[in-house]
Amino acid sequence: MEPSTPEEAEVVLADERDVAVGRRVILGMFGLGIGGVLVGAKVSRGVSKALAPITAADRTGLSDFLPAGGGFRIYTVTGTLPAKSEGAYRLEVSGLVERPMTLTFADLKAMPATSMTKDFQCVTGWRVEDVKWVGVRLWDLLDRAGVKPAAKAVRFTCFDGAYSESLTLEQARRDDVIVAYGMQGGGISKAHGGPVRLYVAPMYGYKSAKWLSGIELTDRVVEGYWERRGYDVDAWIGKSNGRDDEPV
Ligand SMILES: Nc1nc2c(c(=O)[nH]1)N[C@H]1C(S)=C(S)[C@@H](COP(=O)(O)O)O[C@H]1N2
Ligand SMILES: [Mo]
Repeated sequence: MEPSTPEEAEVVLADERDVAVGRRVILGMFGLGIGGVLVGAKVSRGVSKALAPITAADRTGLSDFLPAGGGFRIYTVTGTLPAKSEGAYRLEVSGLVERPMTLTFADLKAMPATSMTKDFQCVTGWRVEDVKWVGVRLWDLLDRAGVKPAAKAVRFTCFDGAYSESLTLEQARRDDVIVAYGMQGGGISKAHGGPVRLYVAPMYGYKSAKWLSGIELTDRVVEGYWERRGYDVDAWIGKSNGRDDEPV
């Protein structure tokens, strides 16, 4: 993949695979061979860091794996960064709801906003401290749509056409689960899943679906993309994916 902007030349396109699961760690990424698809000069640095956890040393812990700069890695299971303008963006709320809705970006911006600043933690070990997110509470959206009594879970789909995630209804109603349209003081970039992504603060990053396009109320939890590939469905930071005994 060729970088289309200088900014993208610093992007690490990677995919988690065979997840790091505590002491059972086998981390892999794929793309160009084993490593994630990387473009541009900075990327090779990203590659070596990204591949560091494959070494045996990491099997006993995550400390060696934290990137020095504390930066995000950009993940996309499709190998692409799908683009959608704020004007073209639509979020469909469907399934077991009284009032199915299709919301525009402006609709979301017109709702009460909430913000929070928290560390962003990927299950593979990297963490970015103090990330500021802005968006609307998921429960606010659910209340607008009117959740039917038969609904027990929420399924999230993405306009990359491949990724999905889920939460139980109880998890979805937490105050720290938001449909985010702002990050670090600006909008959410294409690389980070803009214009709108999910942000599930208490759980590992894989729950925070990027390029969010669908919220479907379901009668049971439907496993998401990585969950079908071995991740825990409940992704509490520090208490899932074999991490119960790991300081986070
Ligand atoms: N659509 C989509 N959402 C996704 C992913 C993905 O590959 N595709 N990766 C997940 C994982 S494993 C993590 S850690 C975060 C990474 O967010 P970032 O790419 O903004 O750093 O996004 C999550 N949401
Ligand atoms: Mo992740």
